[in-house]
Amino acid sequence: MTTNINEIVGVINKHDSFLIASHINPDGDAVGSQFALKSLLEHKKKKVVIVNAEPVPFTYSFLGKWICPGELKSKPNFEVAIILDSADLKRLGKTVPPLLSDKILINIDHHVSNGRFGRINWIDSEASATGEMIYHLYKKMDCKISKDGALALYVAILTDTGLFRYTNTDSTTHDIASELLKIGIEPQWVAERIYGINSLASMKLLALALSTIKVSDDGRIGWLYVRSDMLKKTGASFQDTKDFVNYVRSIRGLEVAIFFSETETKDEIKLSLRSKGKTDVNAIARNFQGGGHPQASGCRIKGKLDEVIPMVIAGVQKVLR
Ligand SMILES: [Mn+2]
Repeated sequence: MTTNINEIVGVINKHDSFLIASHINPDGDAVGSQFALKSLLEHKKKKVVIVNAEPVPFTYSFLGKWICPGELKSKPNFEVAIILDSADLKRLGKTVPPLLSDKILINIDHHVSNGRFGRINWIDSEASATGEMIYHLYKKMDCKISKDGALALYVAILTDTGLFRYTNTDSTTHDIASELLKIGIEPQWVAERIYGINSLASMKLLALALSTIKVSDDGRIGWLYVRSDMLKKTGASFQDTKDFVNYVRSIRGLEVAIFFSETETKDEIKLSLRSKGKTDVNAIARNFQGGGHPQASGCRIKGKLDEVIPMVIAGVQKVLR
């Protein structure tokens, strides 16, 4: 790990122009780690462009804007591509990977499922967030953290630790947060901006989704789902469902929580899995070419909702036995 961060510092020092990208359905860590890295590279007088398949979600729009491939007039000119928080290149969507061919690829990520697709791979599954790794890169490169950089780092760590609640939270996480607060981050403002604002449409969708909650007979597995017609009926978007799995997760006695959702892709169901106990949901997601972390993972499965749900629940029941 240490070798790889040194190699990355070497590549950054040697080159002048960079493209940063991350995964589709961008979360706080994807957005925050990208803007934090952009600040760091710009501080080092590098040319930087962030390109992603989808625009910055409204929730994180206060961090800035990036470019979508559709807005590019020509192929961006750069020497090094740095991919953040993405276990494989498929996670970037369809439009970004074609821009990266024949470039130096650096892969920085904390997912245990990472496929090591880069020329240099710095994977630290102990890091609470990819943003935490970018923080360490700031330190390694002896770079002062600007207020913008601090805000981006704080958003990455706050969201990927579920507001400092998940098992990836430790004293390092809090030490870093403390340093960022000293730079001028106001935790109350950030938490309110990210978690305290919901659209009416998303609340209506939540109500529909909550009405689908089911729990297995032994009380160990709980799940809920969203169908496309619920999105249509409420005017909510897929982005609005990102925290739905946590409502099931909070049910007393539960060990595994699953959120099923129909997608834009017909005949494909998206799953978010959460574990509260010892069950490794990353191992479950891997059976379906997905992955993530032992306690939080995702995957996509071909099929219809009413076929996929019983199939997955039966599979998880086997794992729990
Ligand atoms: Mn992450």
